Amino acid sequence: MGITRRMFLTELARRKGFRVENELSDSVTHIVAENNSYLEVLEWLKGQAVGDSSRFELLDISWFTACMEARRPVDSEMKYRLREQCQSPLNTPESEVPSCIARKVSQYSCQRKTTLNNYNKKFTDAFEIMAENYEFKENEIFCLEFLRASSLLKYLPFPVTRMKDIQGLPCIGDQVRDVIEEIIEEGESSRVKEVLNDERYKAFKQFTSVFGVGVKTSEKWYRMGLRTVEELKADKTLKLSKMQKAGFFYYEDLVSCVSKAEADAVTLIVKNTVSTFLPDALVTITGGFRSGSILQQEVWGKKMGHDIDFLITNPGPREDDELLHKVVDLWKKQGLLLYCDIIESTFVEEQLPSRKVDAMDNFQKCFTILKLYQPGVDNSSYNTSKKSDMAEIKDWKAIRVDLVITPFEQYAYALLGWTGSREFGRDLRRYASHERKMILDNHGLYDRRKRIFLKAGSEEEIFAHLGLDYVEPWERNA
Ligand code: DCT
Ligand code: MG
Repeated sequence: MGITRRMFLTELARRKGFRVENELSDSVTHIVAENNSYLEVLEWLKGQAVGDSSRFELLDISWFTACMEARRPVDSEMKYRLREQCQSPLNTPESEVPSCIARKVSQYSCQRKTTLNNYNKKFTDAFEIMAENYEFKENEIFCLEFLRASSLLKYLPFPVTRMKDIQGLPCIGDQVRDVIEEIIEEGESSRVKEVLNDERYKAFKQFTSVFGVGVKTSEKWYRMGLRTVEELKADKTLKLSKMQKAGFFYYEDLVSCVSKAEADAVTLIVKNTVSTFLPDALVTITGGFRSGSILQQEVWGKKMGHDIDFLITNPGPREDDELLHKVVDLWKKQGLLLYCDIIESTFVEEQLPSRKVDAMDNFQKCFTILKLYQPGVDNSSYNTSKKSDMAEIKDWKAIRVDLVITPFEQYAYALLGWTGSREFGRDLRRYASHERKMILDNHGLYDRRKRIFLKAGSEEEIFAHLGLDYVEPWERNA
């Protein structure tokens, strides 16, 4: 392999505690090759003054990447070994065997383990801008093409540096390939640059950053000639929903990300309040704060989010439809509730899971904005009250919090759905229906062949029902 790539992989392995030698010596046990046939490696070995070459394991680079993923040396099974029959029949440069990684990579992100350790950020950032632009244009197919490619490149255990690196990989359409090629050759993509400078994209990006504003509303405002959030705020003729009004009112707070410390503080509030009404209730943080769990010593965890999502369930036989109302009423009394919209459950027993990949679930839920008091508040943020000219220090921050109530027997499904990532969830549902003839949603899993609902008490059981290897929450950052 090329020098840069070899240096990178060597570094990676050493960071994970592997010993990598630059020269062949007595201490070497495994030899890893990429794009070289078994015979080529043997040929090279003969040239090295070593005695019995059979003591080395001759392995494909796919063994190495499997080791990196497992963080330990995995068994050098047959599939990783370089063998005579593994060679490409034609030995021209064009037909070089695509690296075995390519043949192993699944098109479904639920069959891949994706941590936040992204080696291809410059590509995935570009794809996400392209995807967002297509989302604004309501072109779902192209949007998904870029999102899938982004997920795939987040998974790759090495940075893509040449077109050959993506040879044979799934989820790489023509548009994606063009963007990759340009970034490799020019360092940036002219198409992405065009999008970033596009008037419509820029306006939609601003509009949709407001809580309660989606693509449809943005379209309407764009057609009215509006372009920025400032213009929206200044326009008193706009008809705003209650949600959008709150979105504008707390705009600055809501666009600044939620930190891990803030999430911890809110978790405490939610748990305390819920337990005053239902002492046995289980309150679990989900969304990005669960899938971004901090990995052992390595701090790869996502420490920022746009909202905080909680699942609440009561393990007892009794469900309490009033719990959510009681919780928000108490917050209202305590002056902590800045906004709240409760949506009652629309779940119907025995109804088949939704086939729509992006459908909302039917749980009782509540979208809120909470007032979080901050002890070590930054003194530079002043809030001038109109009545007096005294500038008072704003010692709180508005935070978006979602509460979802789930019946205990649906808890595992709800947890899986709400942990995300969105792309991971989408692929789980796609995998269930395309590969298993099952329908999965946040309430349950239905086996269409057996015509039964499959019960699960944990996420592990759901993966097992689907015949998938378990993927930890922090490996679902597809
Ligand atoms: N989800 C769902 N049904 C919904 C909304 C969300 O199943 N009606 C799932 C998809 C991802 C997960 O819940 C969390 O959603 P978000 O809060 O939008 O994403 P996140 O990963 O928490 O990221 P962030 O909140 O930081 O943007
Ligand atoms: Mg979230």
